Amino acid sequence: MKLTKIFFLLAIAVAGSLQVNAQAPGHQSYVANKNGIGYFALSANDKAAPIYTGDDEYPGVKRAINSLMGDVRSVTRSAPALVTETKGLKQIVLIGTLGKNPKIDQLVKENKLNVTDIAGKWETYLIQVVQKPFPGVDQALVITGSDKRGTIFGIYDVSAQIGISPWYWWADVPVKEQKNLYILPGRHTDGTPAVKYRGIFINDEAPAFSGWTKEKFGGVNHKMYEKMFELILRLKGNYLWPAMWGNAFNDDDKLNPVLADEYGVVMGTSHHEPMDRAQQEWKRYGKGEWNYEKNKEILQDFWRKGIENMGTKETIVTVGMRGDGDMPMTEGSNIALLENIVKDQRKIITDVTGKDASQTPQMWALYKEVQSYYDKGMRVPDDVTLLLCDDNWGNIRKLPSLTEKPRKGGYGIYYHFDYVGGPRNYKWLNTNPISKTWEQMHLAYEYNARQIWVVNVGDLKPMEFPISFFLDYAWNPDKWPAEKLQQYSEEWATQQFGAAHAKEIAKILTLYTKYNSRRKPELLDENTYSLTNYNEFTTVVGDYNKLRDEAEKLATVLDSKCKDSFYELVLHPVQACANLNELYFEVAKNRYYLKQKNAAANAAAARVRELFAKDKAISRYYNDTLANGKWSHMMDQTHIGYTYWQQPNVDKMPEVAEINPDSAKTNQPDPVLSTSQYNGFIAVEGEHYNKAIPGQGITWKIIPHYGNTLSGITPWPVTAARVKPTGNSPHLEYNISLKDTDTIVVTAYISPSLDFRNKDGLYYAVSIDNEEPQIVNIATKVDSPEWGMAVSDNIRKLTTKHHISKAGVHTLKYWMVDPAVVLQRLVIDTGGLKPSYLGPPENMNMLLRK
Ligand code: REL
Repeated sequence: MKLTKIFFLLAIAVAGSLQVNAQAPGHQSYVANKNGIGYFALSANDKAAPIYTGDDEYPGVKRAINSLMGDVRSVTRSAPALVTETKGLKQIVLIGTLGKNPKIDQLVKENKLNVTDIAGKWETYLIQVVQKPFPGVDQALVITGSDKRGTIFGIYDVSAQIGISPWYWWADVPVKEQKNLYILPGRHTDGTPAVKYRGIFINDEAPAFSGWTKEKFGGVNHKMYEKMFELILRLKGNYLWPAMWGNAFNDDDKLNPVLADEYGVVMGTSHHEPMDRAQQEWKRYGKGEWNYEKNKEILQDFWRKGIENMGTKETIVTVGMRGDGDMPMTEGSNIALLENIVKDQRKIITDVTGKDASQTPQMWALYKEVQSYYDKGMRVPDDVTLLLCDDNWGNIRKLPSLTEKPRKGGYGIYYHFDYVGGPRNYKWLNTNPISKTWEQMHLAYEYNARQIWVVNVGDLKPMEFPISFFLDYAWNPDKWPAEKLQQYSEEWATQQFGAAHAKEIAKILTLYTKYNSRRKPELLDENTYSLTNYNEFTTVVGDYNKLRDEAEKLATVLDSKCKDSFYELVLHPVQACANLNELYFEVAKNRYYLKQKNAAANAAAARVRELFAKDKAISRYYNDTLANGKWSHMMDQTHIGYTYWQQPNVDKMPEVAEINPDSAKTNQPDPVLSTSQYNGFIAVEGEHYNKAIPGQGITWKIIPHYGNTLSGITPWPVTAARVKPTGNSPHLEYNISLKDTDTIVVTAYISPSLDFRNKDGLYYAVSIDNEEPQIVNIATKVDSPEWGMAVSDNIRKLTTKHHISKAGVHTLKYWMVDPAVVLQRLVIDTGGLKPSYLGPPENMNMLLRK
């Protein structure tokens, strides 16, 4: 047969076959449920292809093979057999790591399998159908990896492709059954991960996660961790900081570290727990003070034990030292002392491992005050990864300079989806839009922080969606430009719930995280949104309730098998937070009406009680009824009644009061509460410019769905140098029509990004017409009152004043000065602007738009 004919037939075969829908985000499906030319029958006609692996294959690979066997059985009801011989078999699945599986190595040697782009790489896999691999064998499906995790990821890639979500256990995502599964011919690989270590930190785990593990597993032990290791690997992550609130991974259950290593998960201890020992271990076994000057020998012994326990298990060792219990060191602590501590710690590593310290991966976290030691000149050896940190609120504090000489250990990022600390804990629901994570981690990537990405995920649930995104993005940031974030959400929704409603579900994921990020639920109260201006509170609550209605409606049309997973991943956060917003709305109404002596206050008070009870009922459902009580305690987190940064012990209903209807002046709702005013200001979303002026290698990039209202717009690329705003340098133009001559105030709503280059700030500029641009610094100093306000409000509202000498149409120019400044909207006070949280609704004269 001519080659062209073969290709033609192949094309027909591919087009004619039905591909399985549930592929992972960003992956082309290579699984079909109908046969075609060159296809490999993984499971067909109630028979699954047998699996062969080498005897001395890694135990972690064998565990993953075991998972795959279970996965094929769950999908097709036929379990593959594990064989030790290929003789007499027509079809075989060959799974193994290069150099560990003699059959795969033979195929490589005989040029039947090309692994030149795989071999020697980090965590790189290849899935390929090989025709006539051995005499008498018709076909082999090869799943191979450059190293242990490469193979494991290849195996879990197949699992995902046949329809097993990584979240099948942790979020009860149902398996979509298929009669037959065929693997398409061709080479299937996802390249080498861009970020070397990609992981999560289980933190702040009381009361929810700890209550759950206690009830379901008898503690934070290996039975629970086995589920977590598997999840991390299915998500193609490789790194974990274990729970440490009262827990000590290595000490609580001796099987924890052994199994982590066997599964293939690289362990570490959190940023402030040096030498692979948990803070709890010091509490249990430490003698004397946690003070190197006063207690050096004891501390050294304590740390030596950590490295001895570590043995050869894959670990990134935390070095350095903070004060006891994640606190800054005492006043007198100095750089020389800290450098000495690291030196001594490395000596212990060398002594115990018998290898130069540089052979053991280490990281030094520049968390909180530790960054200032670095800034003042403290240095650690070049092979130690510098773990740069965010401000605990998702804004990265420092990135390497682009001109810095590369370090052997490179740089990493410690990021937060959850936090315990000021200005307030946020640990109840997911408040992390992927657009924000994207914007900050894209910066990290572009500025070469690529060695470690680890994110604090609190109790793990309900952070499923942002965890997936964080790890997928770490694997290949180039695959996910800003324009494809919605596609990511849709593909993620497809993987969990099928394609039919993926678009609607993605919209809900995008909007609920946007709404939740405007202000963390723990910071919300009756004063957050304006009750009387721009219909703000009514609109916020209305939008949220509309989203809840949409989610509830979807719940009724989705396959009933998705009931629990949909609740966990979509419906619950929407219901819970819509309810909370409405609760504070009614509190605000109650207070407002009380002042008016309006008996409508009473209905509001009654509604507050109802909504408070509903909040409890929602958590109860999650804990007790959902998935037959599988997630008991997971929603134990208190979230109402905060009075300062730390959580209240129990939820406390906001105070409401009633008035005697007989003494009330009226009982009618106040019409003021449903009046929108559109005068005295001009509001425009950043992306609705009339003209975008590029230049000097800069363009303007819209980050869809980013920020508190519509989107963000930012100069591109983020690695650009500072620009002097003048003439035709990059800027955005907005045509504004002004009726009077006067002084106007322009407020730019800017994301609360930090001066990650640690220069003199991050700037933009504004001018009207040909006025000299006024330059404004957006960056706050972490822990300053301005920073507290910026992260609480999730915005910087910065103003400039401009004198207008002529009524008519003017051009407002928003200039780039620094990259990575993200503009969300502009509001111009022309004399009538009223206070509100999000700013007034957009009203810029549409006719003047481009
Ligand atoms: O969020 C953080 O990074 C820190 O607050 C935690 O790592 C810290 O260890 C805390 O949970 C308790 O020690």
